[in-house]
Amino acid sequence: MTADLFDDLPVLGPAHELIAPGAVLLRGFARELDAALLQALDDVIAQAPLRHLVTPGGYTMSVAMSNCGPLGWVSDRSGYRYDALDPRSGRPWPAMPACWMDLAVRAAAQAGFAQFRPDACLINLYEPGAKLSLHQDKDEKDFSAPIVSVSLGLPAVFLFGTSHRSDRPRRHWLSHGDVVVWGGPARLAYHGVAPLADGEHALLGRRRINLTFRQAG
Ligand code: MD3
Ligand code: FE
Repeated sequence: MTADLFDDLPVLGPAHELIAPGAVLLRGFARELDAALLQALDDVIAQAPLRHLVTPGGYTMSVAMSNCGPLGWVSDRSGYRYDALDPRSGRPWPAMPACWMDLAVRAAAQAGFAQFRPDACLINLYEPGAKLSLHQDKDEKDFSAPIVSVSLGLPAVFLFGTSHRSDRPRRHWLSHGDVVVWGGPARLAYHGVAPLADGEHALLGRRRINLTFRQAG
């Protein structure tokens, strides 16, 4: 169902769904690549294991995270930041797999961001009950670059608000293979993920993986 609010916006084609101005959902865009994407994931997390980060406020996140690419997003008692080194190993983050980079660049181009070249990919692992509270992504240098997200495994309820934290967020399902490009007016919207419902996915079992590609530096 499409809200009449969006009826006067440009038609984007059958594969595109506009979640909100600037937020383009490419449903199933990554689906046929799933096996290759997950093979590469195993390589990345063998080098930089998924781990539960601590927030500046001292809470341990329910989502487990890792990164690949030149920069990685980290959180600890001193704050949030992008760092070229994995604080766990002291070594650079693993290289971004070519098939991941290619997917992110193609998705961004489809949504109108032909210049997008991510230098960071944050990997989020959700197990049943894991959630991500409403937040903005504002640790990146240039908000004119979009963020590209790829959902794999169990479906999740994604919460999408506005740039005002107190506005009640709308709910959207994100399923295996869905790719979303978050740019323009959507870039600084508050967003989060509701606690993951238990289930069984053919490739990922009781897990959801989300990849977010960023131009951070
Ligand atoms: C909208 N991840 O890693 S992906 C995150 O499913 C994050 O793991 C969620 O929020 C997840 O920061 C949501 C969708 C997403 C990612 C980044 C955004 C939506 C966004 C940045 C700005 C606006
Ligand atoms: Fe986010």
